[in-house]
Amino acid sequence: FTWIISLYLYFQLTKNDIVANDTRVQTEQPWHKYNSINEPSQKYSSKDKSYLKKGSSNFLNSGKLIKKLQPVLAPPSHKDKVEEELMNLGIVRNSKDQEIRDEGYKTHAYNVLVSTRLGYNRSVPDTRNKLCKDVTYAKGLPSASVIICFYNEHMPTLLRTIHSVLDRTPKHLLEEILLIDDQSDIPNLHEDIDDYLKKNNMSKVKLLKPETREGLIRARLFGARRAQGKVLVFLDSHVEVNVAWIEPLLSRIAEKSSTVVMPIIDIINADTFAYTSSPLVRGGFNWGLHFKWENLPKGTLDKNEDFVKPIKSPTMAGGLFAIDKKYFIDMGEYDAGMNIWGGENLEISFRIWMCGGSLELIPCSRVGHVFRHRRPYGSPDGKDTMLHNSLRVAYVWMDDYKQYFLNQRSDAKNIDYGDISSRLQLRKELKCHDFDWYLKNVYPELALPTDDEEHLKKKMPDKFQPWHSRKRNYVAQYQIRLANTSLCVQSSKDTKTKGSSLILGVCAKNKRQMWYETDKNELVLAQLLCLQAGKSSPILYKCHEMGGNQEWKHKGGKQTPIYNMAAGTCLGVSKKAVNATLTMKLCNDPELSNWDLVV
Ligand code: LR7
Ligand code: MN
Repeated sequence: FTWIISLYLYFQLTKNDIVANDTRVQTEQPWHKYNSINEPSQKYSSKDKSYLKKGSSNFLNSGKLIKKLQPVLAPPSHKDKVEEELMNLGIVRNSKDQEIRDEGYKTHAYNVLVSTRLGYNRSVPDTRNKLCKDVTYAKGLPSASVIICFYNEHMPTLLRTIHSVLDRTPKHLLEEILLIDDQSDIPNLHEDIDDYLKKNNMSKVKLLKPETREGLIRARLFGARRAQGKVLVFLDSHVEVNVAWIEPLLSRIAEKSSTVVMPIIDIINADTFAYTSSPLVRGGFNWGLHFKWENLPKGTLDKNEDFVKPIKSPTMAGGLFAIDKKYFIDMGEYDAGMNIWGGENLEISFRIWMCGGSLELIPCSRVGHVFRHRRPYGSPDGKDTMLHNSLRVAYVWMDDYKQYFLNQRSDAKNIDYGDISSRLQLRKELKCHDFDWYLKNVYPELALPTDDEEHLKKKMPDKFQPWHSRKRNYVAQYQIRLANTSLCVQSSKDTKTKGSSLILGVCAKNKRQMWYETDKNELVLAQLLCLQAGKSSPILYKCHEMGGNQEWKHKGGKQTPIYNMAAGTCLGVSKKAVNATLTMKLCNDPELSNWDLVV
């Protein structure tokens, strides 16, 4: 419980209780929603509720509720310590912290308070399958140029990306890191990075800057054309590579230069920076030409050794992959007519498969990526570059199948997608298969849209996703009573209205006050909606299962603060009175932010 002590240490610091937590949009990146965690050793995703006395050994799965909440004084595990440290790093101590945090969410869409406090060299859990540790790689692997493009990246996060590569890549395999500053306009960012690299003698890292803002596609081309290594490795600017991440990638390319390989992309939580393992899923797409993750075909992971073998993938997410440099050039690099963001991932995926190469996931290579809830930047002219770029994909690569995309995008009619003649020429020169071949041979699982389906999809998109029916695991049930009172936290409306605020009411055994805690530290009212830290006060919202603003920590029992991982602040109340509104406050006022969990 040292975190509780740390919380109290900050009590004296300030009395300021303004708190904000942006209302953030959920995007299409559905990692967290997969219920088919198919790795046998997912030791970092399960929750160990050691402070709870368990009613029966299998209560997590049986759905039964524990009757008693009693602290058990077991020594904290390594995982507990890591979690506790992250919790401490997120604490908002005063209004200055609050400002930094809010500004960070605006500019970067993640928690810069935590990221800054983490420093440049943290270790991350080794999320590889055990069998990966026994794999040995040939001597004389080709050397790599790691290309990292960035636009307005948060400097400590970028530096941690760079240090993770330097720390976890054998020297002889790393030719250089090319840092491409895509005309960031944060004052002094470029100079500060340059200074840092010079002061620390990081001569392997080359900071370059194109003359204009190019967008990530042309910025990568700019980097690739200057690279000296035999293999190009592309990374986003907010990642952390895991142990022995590069060897399996290089070794596969050394076997066959037309194989393009990707690490498994682990999750760095944008609110807490917790690093967790991702399940093995492959890349697909839908007819709106959005990339999506999907479960592997049945039979892909039958045997133990299947967890270390390359897995074929119809598409790539886009940001993290390795490719032989000569192959990259010979097969047409990227489409330089694409702007800023989007579409290049499907373009290069279709091209690889259709023109004689293959695209694979390498399970023993793992890289964590910060998954944000929204993209914090746009294009300079405000246009939808994803649509522009997707049209180029459709017209160059999809033959008659492009009609399915166009049917979905009535707004695509009058968009000028530029000159595609050189890309059509490339397709001819490379003697590529047609799109029908790709669908039949690489992605037979993709269904063609029917009118029926499209209609339904518009109405209720979620129902079509495999994760929709995940069973929640409840580990406790209680009322949340303000310490030394008989007032309990309840919904201001009923239990099912999204967006309802929370108030204090006289404690009574009714479902408006019945909180269910899940194994993901969510607090679910009447098993319906989740308690979510909002912009200064909490609200009830649909459970999104991404932790962060719906992840609450407490020590159980009586007189406990209830701390929110994303907000860095505690559940509190404006005054001790019936109907008083719940707020998010600094954790420095036991009178108004200590709670008894009443079973
Ligand atoms: O104008 C720009 N110039 C840049 O240099 C805009 C962006 N960038 C940089 C940016 O700083 C970052 O390092 O380009 C990189 C990617 O941009 P993000 O992080 O905003 O993109 P994303 O992670 O949301 O999007 C995914 O899809 C993109 C489609 O164009 C790219 O392919 C990203 O690389 C890709 N990221 C991943 O695949 C990581 C896994 C996420 C998933 C799914
Ligand atoms: Mn990214």
